[in-house]
Amino acid sequence: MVAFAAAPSTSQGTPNLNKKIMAKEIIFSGIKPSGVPTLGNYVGAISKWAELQQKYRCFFSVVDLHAITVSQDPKELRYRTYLTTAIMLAAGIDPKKSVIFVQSHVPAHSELAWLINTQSTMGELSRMTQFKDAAAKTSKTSIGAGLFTYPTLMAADILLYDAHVVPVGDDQKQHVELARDLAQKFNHRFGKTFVVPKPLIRDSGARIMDLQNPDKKMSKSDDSDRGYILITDSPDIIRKKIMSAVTDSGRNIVFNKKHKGLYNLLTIYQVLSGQGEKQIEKHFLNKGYGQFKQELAELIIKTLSPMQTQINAYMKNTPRLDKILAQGARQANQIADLKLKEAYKKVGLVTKR
Ligand code: AQP
Repeated sequence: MVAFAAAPSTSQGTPNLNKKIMAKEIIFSGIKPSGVPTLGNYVGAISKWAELQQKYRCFFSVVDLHAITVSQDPKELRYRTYLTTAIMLAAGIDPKKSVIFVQSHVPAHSELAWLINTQSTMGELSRMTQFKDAAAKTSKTSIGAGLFTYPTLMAADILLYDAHVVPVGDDQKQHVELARDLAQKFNHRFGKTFVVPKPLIRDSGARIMDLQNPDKKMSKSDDSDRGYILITDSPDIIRKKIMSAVTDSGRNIVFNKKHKGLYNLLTIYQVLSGQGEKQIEKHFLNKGYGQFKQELAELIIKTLSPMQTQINAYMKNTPRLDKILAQGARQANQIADLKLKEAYKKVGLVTKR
């Protein structure tokens, strides 16, 4: 687990939070309903969120406005927004402890994103690796404008809540760093307004790789379903995907970054079992890849099965999900509106009385 000290607040905070809540440092994180969440999303982000809510004041969002930066089927998007919410709840995120909401239910996200857009440069946004990767796959003229400005929306997500800490997988680190830079730039120009956030990246499991191509990250919207494990995958499918995961022709089950496929599988084993590297290597001494993969598959099933039972129960009761999301949106709107108003005032907009 990563040890960290959150950055001190550089803003006066939000008046409507009570004292007990204000005593806690604040966390914001989100997940796109751009596909069914994968084991990578679970290991790199969601599993950590449940732990963090014991110590921090947490805001967790299903960031649907980010999802539509690439083409989505409307019916699928609606379904996955509920499913992602159900997964977060089944993973232990508790609406009594954390604010859980859908991004589009809080209009201040889009509004602050616009304001931040006006303070950002094409150069800053062009340097983002995710954009460069997307641009490399297509021509500059056909790439969506939303994909280009995605990081300013993400900055707005974080800055609205005075978040000190943003727990993310390794792939999102650069975007959090940009949010940091943009907050500092805004504060410098207009006076202290935003808390300067810090990324929180776990030591192990921050980047779970594709099972078929360990050179690329496991992603929920990947074209092939063989490279990822979905949180909703059945035991049979999990066994099949793990048994056919790419490894090299070696024999020893040891943590060696050069053996990327095996290293990735061992990392998943390590995070889910909570064991150390040496303990795992000892356990698999003189055992073959086949046995290791079987045990890993069973460990994944053991982790996901109880969650799947809960996910199914939530999905059969979407009015309950609506109620949880409505409560989260009320809490989030209350805080976000105040911060938006503060930022509007700072740049000289006449705010509504
Ligand atoms: N492979 C991964 N390993 C560890 N962490 C990961 N995350 C994503 N993939 C991995 C982390 O999960 C959180 C939610 O991610 P997201 O849905 O907001 O966006 P993403 O990073 O773009 O995730 P995907 O699965 O790759 O989605 P698509 O395919 O739609 O682009 C983040 O904290 C992320 O770092």
